[in-house]
Amino acid sequence: NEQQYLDLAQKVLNEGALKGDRTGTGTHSLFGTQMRFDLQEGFPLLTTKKVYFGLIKSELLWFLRGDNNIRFLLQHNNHIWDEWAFKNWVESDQYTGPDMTNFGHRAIEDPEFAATYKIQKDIFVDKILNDDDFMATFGYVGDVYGKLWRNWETTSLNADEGTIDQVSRLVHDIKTTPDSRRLILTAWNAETTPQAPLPSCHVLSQFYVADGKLSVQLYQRSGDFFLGVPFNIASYSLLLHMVAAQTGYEVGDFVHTIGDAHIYNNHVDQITEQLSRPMHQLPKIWLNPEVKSLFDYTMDDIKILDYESEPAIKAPVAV
Ligand code: THF
Repeated sequence: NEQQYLDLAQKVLNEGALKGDRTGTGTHSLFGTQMRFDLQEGFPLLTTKKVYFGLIKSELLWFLRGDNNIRFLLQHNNHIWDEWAFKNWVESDQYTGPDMTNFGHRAIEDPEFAATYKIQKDIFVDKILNDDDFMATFGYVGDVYGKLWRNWETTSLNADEGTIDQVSRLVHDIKTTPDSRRLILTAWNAETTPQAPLPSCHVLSQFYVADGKLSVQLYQRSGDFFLGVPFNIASYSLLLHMVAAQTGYEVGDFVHTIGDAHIYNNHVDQITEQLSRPMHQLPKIWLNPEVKSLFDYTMDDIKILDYESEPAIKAPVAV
């Protein structure tokens, strides 16, 4: 299972085109890749580096709440979305601090700027946590996952519904019409998503039932192979376990299709190190069987068991 991740990483390095990108970092990039994880063989949390499962749990619970304001993540000490909300603030009229143009790139290139950036980021995080008006103005990350999954705003065509809860519909449809070929969760609204600070990477997923097992395939338009993809694999595998538990199926496969699969130039040393490491046995997942709705899981209702891994590897996040 994990071998597929390592093989594909090697292939992106060997065969990937050298491609510029929005962040100015440069990447090795391959278009149209696929991995398949049989969740019966263990939970695919990578073992060749330590992956912080707590961050994956809190991010998924945040999506399932229908939340697209980062306050909840910050309350769980999860900072993986900070940069995108921070952008809202520093590009607004209300921001009066030092110039933060192109902050992601400059924080990597220039240590002096990195210190200035960190001060502003800490101020931002503190205000999101403690100032309700500030949180309501700058904490949102736009029409992406949480919002689109649970509160898709309808047009006048079906105004009676107000908003659409795709996840509740999905659970209902899996229970009532498991053979359906329309078990779809979409996170791309052509009208609003392109304006989000980071338009959804996990554009679409499709669920599938056969032989008493529930599977899911994700189409991801863009995958940051070293930092993001290990999170994405674990996140959709966790979602599949949770939906399967709530619909009465065993777990099947997580099929992970990526459009632009890329390794940033400043992650090459790190992934090369990872590729030289031994694998450990995959861990297992435990979900509290008392939980009766997909929306009632808390952090303590989800646990990873027997996770053994090589140490974490640090790498800069491209913004
Ligand atoms: N931005 C980039 N450049 N890559 C992404 O994969 C990505 N995401 C989400 C939003 N923006 C993105 C958030 N997902 C990390 C992991 C997942 C992310 C964002 C960042 C990360 O830095 N992980 C570190 C640990 C971080 C920590 O300890 O706080 C790691 O070592 O794994 C697309 O999903």
